[in-house]
Amino acid sequence: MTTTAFDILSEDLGRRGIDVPHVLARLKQQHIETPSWGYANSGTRFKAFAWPGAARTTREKLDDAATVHRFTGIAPSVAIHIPWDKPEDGDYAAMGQYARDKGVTIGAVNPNVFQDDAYKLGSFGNPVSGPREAALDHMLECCDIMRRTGSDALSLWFADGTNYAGQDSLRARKRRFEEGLGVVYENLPEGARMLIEYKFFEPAFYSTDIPDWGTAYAWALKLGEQAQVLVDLGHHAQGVNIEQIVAFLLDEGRLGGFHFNNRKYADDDLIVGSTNPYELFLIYNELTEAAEGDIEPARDCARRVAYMIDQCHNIEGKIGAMILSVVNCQEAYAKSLLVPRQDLAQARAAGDVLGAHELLNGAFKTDVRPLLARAREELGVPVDPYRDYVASGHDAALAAARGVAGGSGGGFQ
Ligand code: PSV
Ligand code: MN
Repeated sequence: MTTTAFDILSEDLGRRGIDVPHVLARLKQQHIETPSWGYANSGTRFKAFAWPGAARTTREKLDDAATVHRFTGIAPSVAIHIPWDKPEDGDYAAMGQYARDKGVTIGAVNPNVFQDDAYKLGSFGNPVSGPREAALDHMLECCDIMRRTGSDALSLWFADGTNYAGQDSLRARKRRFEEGLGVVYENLPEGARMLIEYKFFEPAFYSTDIPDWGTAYAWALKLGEQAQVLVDLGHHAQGVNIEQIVAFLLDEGRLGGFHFNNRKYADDDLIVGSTNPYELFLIYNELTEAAEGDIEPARDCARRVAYMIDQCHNIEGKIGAMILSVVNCQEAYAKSLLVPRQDLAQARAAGDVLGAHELLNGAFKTDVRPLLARAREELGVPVDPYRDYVASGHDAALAAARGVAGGSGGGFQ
């Protein structure tokens, strides 16, 4: 019998005290949600380059998400953005059914309270009551859409803020926000969660109403157990230790989900794991330590986290980029499962600074490709999803069938 790369890795991991069948089982349970808007053309404020074959309609976005799931086996749900994904006939139940027929489900519903002219001065933070009410109506409509599509997460991000000191009362904006969020929270579908996303700047430049995780966390605490914080990896200043935020929120039972992407300078929305795979590993390390441990509420919280991608692919094909994003998350997760937790705990307790550091890095430096290949074989998907996707000619077929769509961003207004 020939010795395979998987055999060699298994033996090495066994020596390190890693339970390989358990790791494989966990890898097969992993779920990553992809965003409908990541399949459409998108761009910067300078230019949106059209990609031939990019999705033009919500159904095409769902088709593309299903393709990503078919090639990876671990991307079974799609987040939607309303109104970008509003069905022409208004039939959300049919949209949910269409997704299921294609092999995926509808995940988080993202209300959009930033693209209409009425929101120039904000949505829930607006000093004028009309736009605040419009935002609230839209949020309640999204709660209804959740009921119709079977979604269990309302994912909230607000562009609200001010551009000039003195433009509005910062405390009054805070109170208006608390009022709006409170009403939405009371109207969440049974058992559903509200995920509150923060971002430190953009599009507002002087103040942002939910600038950081502390603000989102404080409001989640006020609202109730079903309100949690959503961490978008692109929404922090340079150098912020995101894994520490993750650890804190897990320990408090208030980490609701992620918007995975990667950044170099600002909210770049690059393929997750493309710029800083070490950071992604360290984030997964916190999640895995909590999920595989026995400390509550962190364990329960870690097991309920919604792992979502939020990316825009400006100069590259959408489906290939999404496949790479999913497999990058898979790789980071696999490495986090290889951290020898007991040895690490001993090294930490002994004050062995570099010993602990090396144990963690040993997992990061492990070539997990044979492990991923085995997990993928068992999932019944290609061993190299990206390579097989490129070889499939699917992009060219879509380009021929769909042509070049105009428009940009998540929707085609
Ligand atoms: C805002 O930058 C954000 O991260 C929010 O999650 C939005 O819903 C998404 O991007 C798409 O605009
Ligand atoms: Mn986001």
